[in-house]
Amino acid sequence: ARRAGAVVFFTGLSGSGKSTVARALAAELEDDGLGTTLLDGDEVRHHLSKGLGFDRESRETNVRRIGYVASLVARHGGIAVAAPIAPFAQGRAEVRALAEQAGGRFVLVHVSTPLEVCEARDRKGLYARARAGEIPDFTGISSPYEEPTDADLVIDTTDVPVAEAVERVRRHLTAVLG
Ligand code: GGZ
Repeated sequence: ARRAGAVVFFTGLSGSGKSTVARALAAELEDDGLGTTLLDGDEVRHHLSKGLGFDRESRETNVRRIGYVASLVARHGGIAVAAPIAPFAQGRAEVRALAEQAGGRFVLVHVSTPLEVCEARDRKGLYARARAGEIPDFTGISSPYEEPTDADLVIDTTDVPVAEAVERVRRHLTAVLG
């Protein structure tokens, strides 16, 4: 039988560091010869989810689409790495179910960097704009983030460097892929 694929699904606030860790992880896995597909957040919203907004239904649609593509990758023995905010438990559970139905392993990584830290970083100035009321439905400010209770790994990038975060996920992935 073909080697099992996997979906590595990062969830966390804007500015939590999840995209940075996801990108570095995908590059390392690919270097190791594990066919890896990064479903980059920006690219997803420019292609797969073009035109979708940030109301609850749109976010859940976005997350479901990512889960669907990721499960196709996993079905064929590949590793899919995705890092949307995915603020709702319902959508995350649907992705887990899709991945497992496809015969893939599912790894949920909660990048738990607190709101205060993400907001202090404010790399793109979005939190300031959200506080000023210029961006409606902003996660953590005016739209909820449901903390996962079923994460396989919880990583707070306040005190965990990117390389260490990548290492922790790789170790877990190696264990679940057997
Ligand atoms: C949250 C928003 C919003 C609102 C635009 N709320 O830091 P970024 O810029 O690069 O990452 C955020 C990204 C979130 O999109 P996702 O597809 O990951 O969200 S979800 O999983 O909830 O569908 C942020 C930017 O888009 N952004 N408006 N209102 N983040």
